[in-house]
Amino acid sequence: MQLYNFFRSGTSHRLRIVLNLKGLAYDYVAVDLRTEEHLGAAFKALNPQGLVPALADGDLVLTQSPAIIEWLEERYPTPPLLPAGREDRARVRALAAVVGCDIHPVNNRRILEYLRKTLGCDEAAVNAWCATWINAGFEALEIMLAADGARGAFCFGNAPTLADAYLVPQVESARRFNVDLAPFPNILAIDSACSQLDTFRRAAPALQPDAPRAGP
Ligand SMILES: N[C@@H](CCC(=O)N[C@@H](CS)C(=O)NCC(=O)O)C(=O)O
Repeated sequence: MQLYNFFRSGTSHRLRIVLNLKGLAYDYVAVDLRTEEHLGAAFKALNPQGLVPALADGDLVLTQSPAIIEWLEERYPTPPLLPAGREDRARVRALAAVVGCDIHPVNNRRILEYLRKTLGCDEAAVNAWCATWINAGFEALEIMLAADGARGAFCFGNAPTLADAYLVPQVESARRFNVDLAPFPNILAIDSACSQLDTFRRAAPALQPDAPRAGP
């Protein structure tokens, strides 16, 4: 499999986590969002939306991280990243959707570029925009997580589910936008539990081949 992705992209990060949790090897194909490689004809032939990630498996090219993750779950069911119970699965999907549907999309690069270039916002306004939607989502997530009396170290139970694969990249992005995470102790504890796992560590943006290397 080839994963077309970018080290700092949250949707790419979530897919790397899922591939690692599933124990699946892949070739890393970097698509540089800084040079707008994702908007060029070569990448748009894979994804007409011009958004990373895309996953190629032979002739099959998959786009949209939620669809790719569900495909991986069906194609490689072990280990499962959704719980056995139908209502529990709905809960995990809802936690993931807070990030995937309601936080990430409004803070995407193209939205921020529109704020900057079309609406003339400065960096302080852009950061305030991002912090607003991250805080709104995290406040709700924190309540949802605290209300689950059976919750272990992760978003659901005692093993990572796809909700953790969505949450950890969003925490990474919150840190990049200097969002104060102190009001979100459950989210911080889950992020810390995930950071102990090699599967999550190997997916981190800083460790990817296209990430800038620290100077000597
Ligand atoms: N719903 C899509 C969103 C993908 C997406 O927004 N990717 C971002 C990186 S995290 C991107 O390619 N942004 C390019 C841009 O905004 O110009 C998915 O989950 O795959």
